[in-house]
Amino acid sequence: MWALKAVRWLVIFFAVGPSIGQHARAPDELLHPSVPTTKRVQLPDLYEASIAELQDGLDSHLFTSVDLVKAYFARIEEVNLEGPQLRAVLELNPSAIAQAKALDLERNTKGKRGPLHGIPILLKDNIATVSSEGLNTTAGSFSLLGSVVPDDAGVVKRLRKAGAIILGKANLSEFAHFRGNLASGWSGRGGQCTNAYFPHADPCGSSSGSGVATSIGLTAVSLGSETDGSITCPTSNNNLAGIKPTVGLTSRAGVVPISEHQDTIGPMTRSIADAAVVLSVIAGKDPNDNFTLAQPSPVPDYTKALNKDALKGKRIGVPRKVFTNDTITGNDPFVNIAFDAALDTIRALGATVVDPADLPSADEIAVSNNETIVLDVDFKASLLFCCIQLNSYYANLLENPSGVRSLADLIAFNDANPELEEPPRFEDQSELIESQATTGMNATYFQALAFDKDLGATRGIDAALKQFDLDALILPAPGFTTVPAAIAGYPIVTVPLGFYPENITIGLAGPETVYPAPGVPFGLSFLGTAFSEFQLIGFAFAYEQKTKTRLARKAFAEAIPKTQLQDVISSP
Ligand SMILES: *[C@@H]1O[C@H](CO)[C@@H](O)[C@H](O)[C@H]1NC(C)=O
Ligand SMILES: *[C@@H]1O[C@H](CO)[C@@H](O)[C@H](O)[C@H]1NC(C)=O
Ligand SMILES: *[C@@H]1O[C@H](CO)[C@@H](O)[C@H](O)[C@H]1NC(C)=O
Ligand SMILES: *[C@@H]1O[C@H](CO)[C@@H](O)[C@H](O)[C@H]1NC(C)=O
Ligand SMILES: *[C@@H]1O[C@H](CO)[C@@H](O)[C@H](O)[C@H]1NC(C)=O
Ligand SMILES: *[C@@H]1O[C@H](CO)[C@@H](O)[C@H](O)[C@H]1NC(C)=O
Ligand SMILES: CC(=O)N[C@H]1CO[C@H](CO)[C@@H](O)[C@@H]1O
Repeated sequence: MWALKAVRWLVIFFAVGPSIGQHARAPDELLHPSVPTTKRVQLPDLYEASIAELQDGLDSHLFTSVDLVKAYFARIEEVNLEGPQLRAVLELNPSAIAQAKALDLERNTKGKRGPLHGIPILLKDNIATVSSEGLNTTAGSFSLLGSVVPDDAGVVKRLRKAGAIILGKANLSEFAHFRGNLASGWSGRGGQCTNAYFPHADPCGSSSGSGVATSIGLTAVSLGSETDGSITCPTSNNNLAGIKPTVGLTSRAGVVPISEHQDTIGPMTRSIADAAVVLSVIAGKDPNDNFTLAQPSPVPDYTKALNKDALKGKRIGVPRKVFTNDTITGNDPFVNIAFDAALDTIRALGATVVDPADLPSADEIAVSNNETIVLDVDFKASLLFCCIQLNSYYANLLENPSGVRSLADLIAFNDANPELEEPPRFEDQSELIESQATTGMNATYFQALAFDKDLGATRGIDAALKQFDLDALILPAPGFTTVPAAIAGYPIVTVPLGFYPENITIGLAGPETVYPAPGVPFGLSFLGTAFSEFQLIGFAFAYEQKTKTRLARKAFAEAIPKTQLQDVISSP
């Protein structure tokens, strides 16, 4: 969930890219036996299939949820450890076929529960699922392998109730990138996850596997989590639509924590329409996470926000300093050209663009270290004794075969098992050590927390919205553009903006990953105040539908799985 601490390697080299931009084969067709007419019907191409298309096919008995699970499993097998070895998926749910069978039967006998009935979803590996199902919950760490969690995560309870099928667990930056200066997408258990748009490109993180798997249709949809950038950045790098909800809209109960003040769980999908469906299901109050009790109720039906005219008459501001001051990963001239073109599109869609509309606190945020103070203390507290009803994660485990029961144990476990957790070039655990050295919630901590609220919200996002009379803010997604919303606990909705060109100079992102690189996507983020998801979804949808950037470019040929529904559907 803490995306951006990885050191970008400064070595630059040129490389000749492989042939990219090849398209998946045409959608498969079949004459379905149960359709009474002789009409030829098309099966959806799983590279892109939307929830609505999958529901149409399921309702028309063109295929079943069992077929869907089999097809996604086969697609994962093609590219996860074989072929391009994307390492996006950690575990497949041994109970998924049985769950799908039961949900197929229910659909046929009682009808469907709602839009997620029978739809497979991949979860980031920090989101707990009951151990009896057969999946582990480990945040990518061997210290949690075989651990028995007390219950499903709050969001998982909602998904199951809505009839979703838990497909498996996605690789991630270990501990949601709260371990040390490690490359994004690397975990001890999963190894280095890489992007599907260029061989070995940075998937960003920490919801790396959720991003890569969704980008090429290894699952229908996925969940990620964000503390600062961890949904937004992999959404950006993997050509997706993603929603980082307001802290307190979605429950964090049962999610391996970093910070009660910044963690949030959200959808990563191929379209804003799909993201709206998933958010409508996972949002809501949960007695096990008291931050959720402050949200307005009832939870809106976010699909009602999908209006192509949503930007008409709105005022959208550009907080330029947030990205022009970011000289490490942001303020990329190529991204800025695409961003300025996006502003023209926003104007063409009937909005007024206020540019610049800087956050009064922008210069202070750029040099503030308050966030690190808060996260270092929160991580240890949440992991150990806990502060909110989220409770101590390790202490609450019913069993943990590794014996790790505390942050100190975890640090010792990593050092004692270097072959598992500290292979060459992935040794660092300085973040864990820094957090362990904190002494609790003292005056310095509470002051930093108050500064963050003031910098991010009061004199930040809320001040800019008020001063310039805005409906939302808009920013390029790469770089440190997530910080103001992270420290404020405010939402971000991200959609595809563009792709790096063929002749971009390739840079190194980690020991085994490159960035930027030809064809690697980047996104556009809409920001607003607390619980403004409904409006932001509308704005992002209007932009997405006007531009349809996602399909302007596809993954590199080897990273596009070939299995389609027709390959798994049992003979009529
Ligand atoms: C969960 O971990 C155990 C090892 O503790 C392993 O036997 C099992 O296969 C894992 N589950 C999955 C779905 O990989
Ligand atoms: C959650 O509960 C804790 C402990 O009872 C309390 O200190 C905190 O203010 C509550 N937070 C919210 C957002 O209700
Ligand atoms: C950020 O950029 C502005 C110019 O846009 C400059 O005045 C300011 O000093 C910069 N702040 C930092 C912290 O670099
Ligand atoms: C926290 O933010 C305030 C307000 O900008 C600033 O004065 C202070 O130096 C910051 N503290 C740290 C540790 O960066
Ligand atoms: C609070 O604890 C931190 C270490 O976690 C320490 O650096 C700081 O000085 C302490 N502040 C106060 C006011 O004691
Ligand atoms: C890349 O190609 C574009 C035109 O296709 C050209 O304008 C640009 O200068 C080139 N950049 C480099 C670094 O060669
Ligand atoms: C589903 C899957 O392919 N999981 C693999 C993820 O990567 C680890 C490490 O290589 C393998 O052990 C898993 O089988």
